[in-house]
Amino acid sequence: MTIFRRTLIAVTATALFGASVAAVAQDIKPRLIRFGYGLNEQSNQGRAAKVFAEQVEKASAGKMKVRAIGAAALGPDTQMQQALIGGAQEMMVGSTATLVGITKEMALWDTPFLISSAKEADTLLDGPIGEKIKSKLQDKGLVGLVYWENGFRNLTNSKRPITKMEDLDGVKLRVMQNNVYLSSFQTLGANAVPMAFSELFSALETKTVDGQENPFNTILSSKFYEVQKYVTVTNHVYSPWIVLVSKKWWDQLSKTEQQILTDAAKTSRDFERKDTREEAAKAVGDLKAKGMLINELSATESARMRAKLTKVYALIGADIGMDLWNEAQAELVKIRAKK
Ligand code: TK8
Repeated sequence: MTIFRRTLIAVTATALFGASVAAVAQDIKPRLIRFGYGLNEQSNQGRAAKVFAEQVEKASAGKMKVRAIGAAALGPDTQMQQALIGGAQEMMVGSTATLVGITKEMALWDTPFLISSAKEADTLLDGPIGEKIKSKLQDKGLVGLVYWENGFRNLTNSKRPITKMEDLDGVKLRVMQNNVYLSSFQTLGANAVPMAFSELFSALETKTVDGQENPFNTILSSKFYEVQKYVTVTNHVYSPWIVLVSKKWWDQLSKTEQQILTDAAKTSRDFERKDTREEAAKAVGDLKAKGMLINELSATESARMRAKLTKVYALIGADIGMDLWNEAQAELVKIRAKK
């Protein structure tokens, strides 16, 4: 339909129905959804954002249009969260870890070694515990649609291979802006520095920090191999991403439109998890090919770190409430028994 015809319809509508003109114009103009994210377009996050955009356009027959905007061009996670709450931006995907300032219960997902397999992750996140935590966002002006996989996090640094806890002494390690992460790495002896992801590459390049921790996928897609030499396989925490909608904006949508977004989010989640797992499975080879030196943490050292990190459990329990903490533990016992 040409702009001229659209205008004509709008003008006619004004003449005929007066006040209902806004509604008519909205039917004709597609809804524009700015969907922000932090990683590059060529990343698991970027690929899944694209799938989400395609699904929404297809299901709405072009009436809803998603502009996926990556590389933190709309700002880092925390800034986008505020934009969503204020209604200045419609959607985003980002770490649950940067959401704790808004919804403290999200700190459950920061628990070191809470989740030990993809199956546990999916069952816990998509089950009653994940739903309960997600629903807490509503009061804060956000709607959580689905969890995507960021993944199991591993350490990289430019100083030395980390083969035992003591090797972390004095390593300036960037962590997410999150107290549990900060305490965890302080507990392990590192000099932990909270920083937005969008500042990380240049901080590594200029040696403002020596290292960082992220899943293999991100180490690859963010080209950290250009500025980091050592990878230590620690799998110290399973980290989710969450797809968020501005509640202010969501409340203006029709039920059909809300359903389209919910369905597309689920499709993108299933795609994203599969894609991420496939990429992670061959990442060690890819990172080696880029010149990184990779070491696995021995079982003994891993157990030592784990034991040390139980110290932060009390902190998490206090943040999220012991009821939720105990419910999550009970749910994990159930999931593990079903194997
Ligand atoms: C991307 C971040 C990233 C996270 C981090 O915006 O900050 O280290 O793992 O995925 O959310």
